[in-house]
Amino acid sequence: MLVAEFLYICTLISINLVIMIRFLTAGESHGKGLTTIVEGFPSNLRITEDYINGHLFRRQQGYGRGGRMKIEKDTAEITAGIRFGKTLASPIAMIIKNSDWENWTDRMAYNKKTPNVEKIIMPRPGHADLVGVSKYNFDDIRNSIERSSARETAARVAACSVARRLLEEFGIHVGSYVENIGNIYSKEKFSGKLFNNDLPKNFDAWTIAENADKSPVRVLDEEQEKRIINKIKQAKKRGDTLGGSFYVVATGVPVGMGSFVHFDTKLDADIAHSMLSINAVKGVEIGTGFAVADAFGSESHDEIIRKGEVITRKTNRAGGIEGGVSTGLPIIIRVAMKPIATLMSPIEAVNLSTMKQEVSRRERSDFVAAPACAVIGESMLAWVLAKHFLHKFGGDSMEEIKDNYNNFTKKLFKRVSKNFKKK
Ligand code: EPS
Repeated sequence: MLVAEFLYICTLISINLVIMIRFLTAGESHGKGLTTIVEGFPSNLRITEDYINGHLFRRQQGYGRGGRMKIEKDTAEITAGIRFGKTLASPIAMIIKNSDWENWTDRMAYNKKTPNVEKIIMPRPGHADLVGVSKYNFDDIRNSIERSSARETAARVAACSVARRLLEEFGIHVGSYVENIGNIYSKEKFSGKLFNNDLPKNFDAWTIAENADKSPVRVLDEEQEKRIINKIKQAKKRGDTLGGSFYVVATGVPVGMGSFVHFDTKLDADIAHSMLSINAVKGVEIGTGFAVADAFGSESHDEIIRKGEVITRKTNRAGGIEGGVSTGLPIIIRVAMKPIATLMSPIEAVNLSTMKQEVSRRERSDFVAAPACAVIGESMLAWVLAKHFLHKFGGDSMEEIKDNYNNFTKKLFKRVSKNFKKK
């Protein structure tokens, strides 16, 4: 065998080891709909359209969203991979129809160009408009807008619901809450409880999500909610937009997911990648993140303690990950989203037809989407966790995976202490 052939086969093997599950999405924001194909999941995982649609509904909520969310009622139709409410281990396919499509049949026609469709020539600063036309040699900014729109995240939430459902079977839950919109923070920092490991016994992250879902801006503090809503009203009035920051948390994550052996097997690196893949996300912190850069080591690391048969940590500043591997403590991720790029009082850009500088154009959009973005963050975290979970405990059926999981987790600390016992 030639060296090149051998290296090629090695690459294929390593790709397969790293990417055990994957999903693809297809669809333009104002096309007929979104499609997703999810593959690599075992058989016998229980999942229903209602479950997926529950999460799609959560993604559509939030005070400050635009007119589109009044038109759409996102629902996924399963078209493959599931029978009698259980996965078949074959690719799972889903379709989410765009109700708005009927208003776009001319502008988004699939075949012949319809006459009188006006080209978009003014790029919006901060959106993918200009980079899109430059890169793909388009003559109409509409061609960039359609796929770069955050509409695509509806398909992601549907796809990642499969991952979320799998994790739930093992007591792993994912939740999120909004920390700040428009520089308005809560006086009570829930993140402090997370980092100090000051959580009730058997606390699960879905409780955070349920509490946040009760608020139209997905915060955990009523006083902060009022101030944020006022700030959003202010932004609307001046034709402006806002971003925000949010926490995504996972509980019940076992020790040992991810690995320190390669750059692309580290759990934290994978999580950062997945969060930064979400539209408008500009920053990610794991645990106390940037704050540790200012502190002493003794103030940054989590002391190791024994709790009965279990070895754990006193605090959780590391955000549940050390050396790219899960510690068994909650995973804590903080994400920063920039303000929506479409402004009702637009800022300046260059008209690509005249090459003259003028104010950019208006287009229907959201004023704020951080609450929805947090739900998308939950979905992406669930996806990455499921990927590493299946890499560690994977099998062809749920039953096989449960055996693998129990075998590792139940004997974990007994094995560790046995290995270190003086002979
Ligand atoms: C979105 C649909 C879009 C926007 C938003 C997210 O609908 P439309 O563009 O038709 O108003 O509301 O997308 C953006 C903010 C963006 O910049 O692309 C959705 O379904 O989430």
